Amino acid sequence: MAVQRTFSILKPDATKRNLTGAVNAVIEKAGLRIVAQKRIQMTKGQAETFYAVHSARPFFGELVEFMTSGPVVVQVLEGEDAIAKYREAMGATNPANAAEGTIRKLFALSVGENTVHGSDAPETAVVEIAQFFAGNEIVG
Ligand code: 3AN
Repeated sequence: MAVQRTFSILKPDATKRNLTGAVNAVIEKAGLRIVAQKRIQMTKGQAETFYAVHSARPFFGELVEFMTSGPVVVQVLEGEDAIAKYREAMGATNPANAAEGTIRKLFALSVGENTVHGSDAPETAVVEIAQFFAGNEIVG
């Protein structure tokens, strides 16, 4: 498997509890390299664009509200098979179903406040990275 890039967000529940370093330690231990990172306050428009695929879901309003409720850390992660590797390190969407040692098992509060986002496919990774990073901000 070739070296890939994936897009990651440390969500407001993570920044609120000062967990940026703790989550990053799990990311790096999983063999992923943080090749871009910035802390931002997401706007409502950015969150709606980012989660457009979920716009018809009943939790969409709640999701946008949560993602704009405090700072987030957006990242680009690089590594062999990075998309699947990060999904594995994150654990299941619902922390109650997340495997031991995963980020969501260790830190997530609920299915909504679940600490991290990671791209689910190569095509979405490209779109998500481009929404938040210029090419010259990513240094591999
Ligand atoms: P994942 O983030 O694991 O790819 P998705 O794509 O099914 O999960 O959901 C996107 C985001 O929407 C999740 N990270 C979570 O924060 C939120 N979400 C999913 N299901 C629910 C739900 N039932 N209630 C509230 N928020 C949800």
